[in-house]
Amino acid sequence: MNNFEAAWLRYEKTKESESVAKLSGIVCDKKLQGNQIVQSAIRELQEGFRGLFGRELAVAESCCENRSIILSVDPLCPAESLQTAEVSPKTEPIGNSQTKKESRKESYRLSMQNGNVHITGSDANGLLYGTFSFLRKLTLQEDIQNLQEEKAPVMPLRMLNHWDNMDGSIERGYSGDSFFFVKNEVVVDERTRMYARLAASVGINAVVINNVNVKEMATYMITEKYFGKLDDMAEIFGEYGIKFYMSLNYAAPVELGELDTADPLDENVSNWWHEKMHEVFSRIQNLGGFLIKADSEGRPGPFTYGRTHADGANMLADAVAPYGGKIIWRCFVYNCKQDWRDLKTDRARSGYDNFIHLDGQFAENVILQVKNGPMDFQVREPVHPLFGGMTKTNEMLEVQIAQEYTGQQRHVCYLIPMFKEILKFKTYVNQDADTVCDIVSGKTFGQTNCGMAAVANTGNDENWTGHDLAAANFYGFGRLSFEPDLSAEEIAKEWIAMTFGQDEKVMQVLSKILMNSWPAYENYNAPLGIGWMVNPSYHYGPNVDGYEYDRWGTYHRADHLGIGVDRSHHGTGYATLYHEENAAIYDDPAKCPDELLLFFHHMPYTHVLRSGKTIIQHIYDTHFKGVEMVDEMVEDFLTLEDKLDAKRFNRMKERFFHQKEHAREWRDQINSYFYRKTGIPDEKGREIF
Ligand code: GCV
Repeated sequence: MNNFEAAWLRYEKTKESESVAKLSGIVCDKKLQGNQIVQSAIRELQEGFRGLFGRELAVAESCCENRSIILSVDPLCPAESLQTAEVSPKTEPIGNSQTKKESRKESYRLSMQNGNVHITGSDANGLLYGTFSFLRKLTLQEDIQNLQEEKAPVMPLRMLNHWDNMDGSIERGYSGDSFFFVKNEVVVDERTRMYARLAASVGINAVVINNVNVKEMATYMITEKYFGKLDDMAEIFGEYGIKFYMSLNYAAPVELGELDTADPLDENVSNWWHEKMHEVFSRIQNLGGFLIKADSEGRPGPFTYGRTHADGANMLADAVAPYGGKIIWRCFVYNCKQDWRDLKTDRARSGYDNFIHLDGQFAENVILQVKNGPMDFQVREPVHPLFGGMTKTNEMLEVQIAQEYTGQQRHVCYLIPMFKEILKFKTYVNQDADTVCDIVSGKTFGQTNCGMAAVANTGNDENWTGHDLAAANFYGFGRLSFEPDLSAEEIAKEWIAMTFGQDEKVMQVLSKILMNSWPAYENYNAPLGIGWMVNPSYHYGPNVDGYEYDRWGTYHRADHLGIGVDRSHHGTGYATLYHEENAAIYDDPAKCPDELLLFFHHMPYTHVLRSGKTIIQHIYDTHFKGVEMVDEMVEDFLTLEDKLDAKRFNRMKERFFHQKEHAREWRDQINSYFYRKTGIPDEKGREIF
């Protein structure tokens, strides 16, 4: 018996339509059958038919009388319309401009011809994604009689970043321990394959298996001790079209005791990495490259040697280039030893200030990975100004589906609506094709080394994600990065149907809960974009001053008259880092959107928001409202008792009851704090302590 569930790949028994019932087997030519990814597609079809319809599909090399599912690869398969738009004429393409050719990668076409289902991929990955799409349609009981679908993934890289440590713990892990590592050993088992299936089924094509904080034994992942097992794991990923990545310790040459410097401009260092990469890439076949956190939160980096991040990244990029490797370099670089009395230093500026002057200096196989906002995955932040700030550098968007600051997978918080807002944000870097989505999909500047990464939310819990509803974020992240035009609600509904079946009531209740969950969480959390009112270090639960007198650059600056950080041109100037159109809005409290007002400005509690409410009344109202929303969610959820299996119902019920209590704790602590600070009572006379 496996100790894991099948999440959205349950393939539970369902009705077979007439056209599906006629499909008796799979046809796939011999050469293609030799491809491991195609073998995965075949196995998946067989597994799907076994579960959904209780029957076996045989595999043949050529067509016979019977109707079949015909698998093929045709590099020209996607229609012209599916290719990435031409490079915008107003902007210079980054690197070589092979956009048109490259953009066909990983695409698929589904069609029904003479009763046969054709699944055609532009390559093996495309074929696998087409297979999963077809199986999704069968699971959702869609009519396939006129099957016709063509899709090309919008983001070239669709990546998960695991923060798993070699000792088996997971940094910011809320669903058990690692299934990649136990007690400093690499684990490869049936769960590895199930994970790869889940990831590939939503279009993930790259996975970083270990924490960006590479310490102790993790530094040894690039040594003989681990190559065998890592290669085994990478091979399984490869069978599902997923490139294998690892996080790297920038100071590995020193920490492995082989050199006394990691200076990127030292020839010995460069030679060491060249030799090391030769060794690693020859031992781990399906290796895509490395993710690096340097000069950040105590991790080593080029600053130690007076060098820039371009020096550091390019030195590594050169070493991996012969193997087609990529270096993904994080921009989460800031001073984490700030004095809270220092009003000038602004953590929000730091990513921008550390990187903007390096624009154009990075090698073609370097991608800068930028968090969605300038701080750190708060419930509400503005979009990071490096998007649209840089015009000559490959960029990738980093989001976090591990809900570090959004309820830690004990509260439900469906994050896809937030990610949609981020992707749609207009940067004004040029006249058209200037949204974050355009930039990280390669549309704006014509590059292919770009995409989206999410800090993963899985662990060895039976259901993978702790809260059953947190799996919607895993599913949703993959689907969104493949197809950003899907609405958050469409994705939610698809996930619900795949996971819980097609019952109308279940669909209506769970989709309403998911769609209300981020707004509810934002309501009872820190107000108006200010963030951070959490217990230090583990980041769970309210603590308004938890980070106020600390070293992390995370302040709300509340006194008895007002609250917020002045990031306007009078203050830290952060608001001016955006292109003029956005800067003009953020810099002016009268134009700044309410939900970000305290992020950008220090305002009196009596200031009237665009909503017509004062800030203090807004704080009270939203906190009462947030709890009401949770109460409604819980009430609605309880009506599903006879619709869901007891195991999953009880698991969720326990978390919902906790959320109900905990949302009250948030409400009461925040409201009481501000009532005590300001002495201004709630207009509606509700209970505040
Ligand atoms: C992996 C935040 C988290 C850290 C995390 C860091 C990062 O600070 O709290 O746990 O470290 O972000 O993204 O590197």
